[in-house]
Amino acid sequence: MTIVGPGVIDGGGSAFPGILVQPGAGNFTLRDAEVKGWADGIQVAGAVVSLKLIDNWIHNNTDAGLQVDATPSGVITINGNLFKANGGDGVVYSGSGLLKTEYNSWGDLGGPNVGAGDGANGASVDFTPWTFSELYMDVDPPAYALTRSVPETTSFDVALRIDAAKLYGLTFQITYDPAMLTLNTTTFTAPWAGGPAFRCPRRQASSSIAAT
Ligand SMILES: [Ca+2]
Ligand SMILES: [Ca+2]
Repeated sequence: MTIVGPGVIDGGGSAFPGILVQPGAGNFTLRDAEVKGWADGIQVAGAVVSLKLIDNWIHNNTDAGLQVDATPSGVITINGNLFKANGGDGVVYSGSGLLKTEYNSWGDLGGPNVGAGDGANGASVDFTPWTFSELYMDVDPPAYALTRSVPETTSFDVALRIDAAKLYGLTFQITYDPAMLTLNTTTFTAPWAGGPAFRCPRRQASSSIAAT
C-alpha cells in the first residue's frame, strides 16, 4: 500500500494510531504526509516486508511518532521525516538489532533526546546522522526586532535565516499580501549559493520589500 501526500492525516486527539500497518504487510510506503493528533502516529504492529517512510512530518501525537513492534525484513527506508513534539519517543523499536532511521530530523539541531528534540533509544534506533532545518524571517537589521513600522511607499529589508545541519538542499516559499506589499528584490549570497553542504547554522538571505 502506498500513501503519497501532500496531505494531513489528523486524528484530532484520537486514542488510536493514525496509520496501523498490520503484521505480514508488504511494501507499505508513506511519503510527503503530515500525521498528527493520534496516539502513535504510525504503528507497525508486527513483522512486515519492506517499509518506506519518506519526507513525512509526524508531530504532536500523544504517544510515539513511529512505533515498530517487530523486526522488519526487506528494504527499510526511513529518511527525511521530521519527528517533533510527540508525547512519546519520536521512534520506538521493539525488534531485534537496530532500526535504521538515519537522516531524519527530531526537532532540535542537536538531534534526538536533547533540547526540544523527540526521544529515541540509541540501543534500538540508529538515528546518527540526523538532519535539521528551521527557516524563519526577521527584519534586517535585526535590531529592529520582530515588527517594524514604515510609511507607505517605503522599502525595508527582511532576512531569511536558517538553522540547519546535514542537508543537501531545501526549498521554501515566501508568501505576502500583494495588495499591501511589493517584492522589490531578492538577494542570495554565499553560502546559499554553492556554500558548504554540512552544518551551516544561521545563514542569511535578504529581500527588500516595499510597503505600497
Ligand atoms: Ca505506542
Ligand atoms: Ca548510523
